[in-house]
Amino acid sequence: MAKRALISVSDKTGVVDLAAGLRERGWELLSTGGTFQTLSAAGLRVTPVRDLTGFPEMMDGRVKTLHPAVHGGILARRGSAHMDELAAQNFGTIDLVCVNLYPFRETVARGAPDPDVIENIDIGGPAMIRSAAKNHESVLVLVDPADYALALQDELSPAERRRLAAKAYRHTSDYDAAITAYLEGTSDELPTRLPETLTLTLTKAAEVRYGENPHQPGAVYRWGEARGPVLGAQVVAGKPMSFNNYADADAAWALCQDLAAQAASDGTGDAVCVAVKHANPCGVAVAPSVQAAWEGARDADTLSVFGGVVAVSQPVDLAAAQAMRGTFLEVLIAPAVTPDALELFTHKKPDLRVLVAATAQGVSRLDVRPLTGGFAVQERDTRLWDDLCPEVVTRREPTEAQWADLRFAWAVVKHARSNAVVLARRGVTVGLGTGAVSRIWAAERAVANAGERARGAALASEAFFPFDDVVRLAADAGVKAILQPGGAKRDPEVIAACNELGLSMVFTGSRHFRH
Ligand code: 93A
Repeated sequence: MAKRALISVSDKTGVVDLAAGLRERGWELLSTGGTFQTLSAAGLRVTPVRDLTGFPEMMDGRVKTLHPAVHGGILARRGSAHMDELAAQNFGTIDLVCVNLYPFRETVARGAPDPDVIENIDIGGPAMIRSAAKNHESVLVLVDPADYALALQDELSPAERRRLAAKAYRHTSDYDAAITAYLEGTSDELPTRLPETLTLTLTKAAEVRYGENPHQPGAVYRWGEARGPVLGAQVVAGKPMSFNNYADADAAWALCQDLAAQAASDGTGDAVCVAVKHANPCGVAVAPSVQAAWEGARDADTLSVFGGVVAVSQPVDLAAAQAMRGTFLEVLIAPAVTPDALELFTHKKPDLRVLVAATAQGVSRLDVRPLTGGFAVQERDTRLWDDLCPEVVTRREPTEAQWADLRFAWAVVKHARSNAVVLARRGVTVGLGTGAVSRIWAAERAVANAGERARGAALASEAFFPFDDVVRLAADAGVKAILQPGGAKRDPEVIAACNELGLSMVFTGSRHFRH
C-alpha cells in the first residue's frame, strides 16, 4: 500500500514543494480544508481528511482531525496486534505528519481581541504532532519548513527521526508556554523561551572574493534549506556579489518590503526605493513610480548614495534605469527588471550587480549575532505599524500628512542601526542620524543632514528620549511632529517641552533597538 502523509499547516511556506516531492515518490496525501485547497490549487491529488474520518470538519474547524482514523493511523505500533485493530476498523496507517499550528503568538502580538486569541489555540494540530512524535520510529514528524527537504531523502536514520520528534515536542511545549503566559497575563514579561540547543546546518550558498576586508576569507551560507530574498536572488547582470553587498542588499530589501507593505495597505500603488550604505539607510522614498522613488531616495542625500546598494519594490523600467545611470551604485535589487532596462545596465553600467529578488521560503524567524565562541540569538523584529497602538500624548495632534510621515519615518528608523533618528517629509527621508552612541548626537546628525528641509518634517526615534534636549533641537529646526516609544523617567518633561513649543508627540510603546 502507498505510504500516506497527513499535511495540515497554517503557515503554508514550502508545503507545495514538499507535497509535490512526496507525490513524485508515490505517497498518498491527506489534508485539512485550507491546506487541501492550497495543494489542490497547485494541481496535486489530495484526499480531504473528511473522506478518511467520514465526518465533516465541525464547529468552525475546532474538530477536524480529532478522530481514531487519524490518531489510530499515526499511533499504531507497526508489526503488532495494533495493525489488526486498525484493519478491523478499515483504517490505514499514516506514515508522515506535517503540521504547524494556528498562529497563536502572532494573534496575541497583533493585539487581537480575546475571542480571536482563544480561537487560535490549536488542539488538533498539537495532538497529531505529539502522536507522530511518540511513534517516531515509524512516523516522520515535520513542524518546520526547514526540515521538509529531509523528508524527501530516501531513508532517515533513527537518530534523525528522534531529533525531529524532540523538535516536535519542543514546538508544542513552546506553544503551550505561550498560551499559559497569555492566560496568566504575563505574556509581555515571559516571552517564549528559545530552545536549549539549536542545530544549525549551514550550507555554502555563494563564494565571495573575501570577507568584510581583503585580508579576511569569507563565504555566504544558507541556513538549512532556507531561500532568502537576497540569498536566493538571481544575479542577472554585473560583477559577482561581495560579502558586504550581501549584507547591504539584505538590509535594503527588508526595509523596502516593510514600506511596500505600508503602500499596499494604503492602496496607493506607490513604489518604494531604499538606498543603503554600510547596512544603514541613507535615502528612502515612496513615490508614484520607481523612477520618482529612486530620485527621491537619491536626492535625500546625494553624497552618501554614491557606492550605495539600492532596493526597489516594483519592477525597474527603462525610465528608472536611465535615471539611475548617472549615479555609481554597487547593487540594485528589485522584484523584476524589464528587458530594455536590463540591456541598459548591461551596456552602460556593466559593474552594477542587478538582482531579481527571490520569494523567501523556509526562512527562520531567528536573528543571530556572532559572539566570539557563540551567538546571541533572538526572534527577528517583525513588528509592523499595524501591530502598534500609537497614542498621542500632547495637546496638539499630528495632521493627516504628519501621521503619514511619522509612520514612514518609523519604518525607516526601525531598520537603522541604533541610536537612530529619522526626519521625513512627504514620503522622503530628509535627515538621517544612524549608528550614533548617544541619542542627541543621532538627532544632531539628522537635523544637520536635513538643513532647511527639516522645516515641517516629522521625526522618529527607535528608542525613548532620556531628556527633552532632542525635542528642543528638533523644534528649533522646524520639526512639527515626533514619534518615539516613550517609557522614560523624564517623559513628563519631554511631553511638557512639546506642549510648550507647539509640537505633537506620539508614543508607540514599542522600542526597536538594532545594534
Ligand atoms: O481547531 S483545531 O484545534 N482542531 C482540529 O481538529 C485540527 N486539525 C488540524 N485545529 C486543527 N488543525 C490545525 O488546522 C492544524 O494544526 C493547522 O494549523 C490548521 C490547518 O488548517 P487548514 O488546512 O484548514 O488551513
